[in-house]
Amino acid sequence: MAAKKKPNVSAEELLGHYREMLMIRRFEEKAGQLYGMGLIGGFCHLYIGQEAVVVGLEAAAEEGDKRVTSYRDHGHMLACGMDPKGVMAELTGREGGYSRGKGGSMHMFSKEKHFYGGHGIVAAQVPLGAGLAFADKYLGNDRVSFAYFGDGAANQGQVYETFNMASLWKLPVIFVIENNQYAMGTSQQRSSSTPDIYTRGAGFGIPGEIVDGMDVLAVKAAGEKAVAHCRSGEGPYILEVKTYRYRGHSMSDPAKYRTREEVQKMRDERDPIEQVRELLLTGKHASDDDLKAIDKEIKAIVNEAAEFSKESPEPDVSELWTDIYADEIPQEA
Ligand SMILES: Cc1ncc(C[n+]2csc(CCOP(=O)(O)OP(=O)(O)O)c2C)c(N)n1
Ligand SMILES: [Mg+2]
Repeated sequence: MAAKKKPNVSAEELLGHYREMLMIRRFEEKAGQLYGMGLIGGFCHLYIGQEAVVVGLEAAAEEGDKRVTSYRDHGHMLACGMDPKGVMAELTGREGGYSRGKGGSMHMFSKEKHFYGGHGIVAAQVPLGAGLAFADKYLGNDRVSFAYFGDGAANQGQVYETFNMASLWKLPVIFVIENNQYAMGTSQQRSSSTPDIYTRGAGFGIPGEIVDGMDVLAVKAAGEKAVAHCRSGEGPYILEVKTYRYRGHSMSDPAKYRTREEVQKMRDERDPIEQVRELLLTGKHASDDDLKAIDKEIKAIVNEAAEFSKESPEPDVSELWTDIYADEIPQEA
């Protein structure tokens, strides 16, 4: 394999990526624990292993850009700057959560951070992402929308209806296929007619490429290219980001469809956080102690979020009647 060209990156930037990926990992580990303790109910899909995808792409985004994703969404929320306390409290179904405890893991939103969910229906977010981009195009700004979806979702019909319209209207949307190689228990090899999913954009005139999703710098570089394409008015772009989830599809997955060795090999050889840790240590940008201190700091933030999510009260029964219809009709964006 040819040596990979790494983009130039400062120590601060590397440390930032390290910190953000570690925050997602520690948050998800804690969410897994709280689920095991019965404090989180319902669906819960962890993002562990995939951290470099969203951290790399958020590094390529600018203020005002939008994002929408599936149910595997906690990492996306944290990476766009949502408060870990509000996310964790939503997981435990408490008033302090982003949807006041009424949405749970798959249904959180933040207008302030331009995070449009959190969607439980496979691929439903893909046309919504194109809709967000349509609004920006209509308003004449240069914002870009990121529509994240999985390898399994990529086989859904609405994805291709969306590709057609997005290309026809040159919408500024980046279709991010988070190819973690499995859709629940079905491997991509068994379910996809084409090994490289991004090539399906060609039929609609949408360019795209494959990205190493375990390498945050490669993801960021590809993200910058895609963002530049969209901002300059050239229409949509597809990034097929090859990644891997370490945990089961959801908390109730017995994971009988793959071997432990396969998972362990990924963890040992390709872990996105370990790769950045190596770069930081070998480049003498940080010492072992510096990295331990960052871990401690992050664990403290996550523990604080967990405490908040336990202490925040359950929503009042009257909340059943709120957030159903829009109270105000927005006049202008
Ligand atoms: C329309 C629809 N069909 C089926 C399901 C059940 N389901 C939930 S997740 C999932 C697999 C999706 O896999 P993928 O798109 O690869 O995303 P990943 O879970 O790997 O992130 C399925 C079939 C659903 N939620 N919605
Ligand atoms: Mg998948």
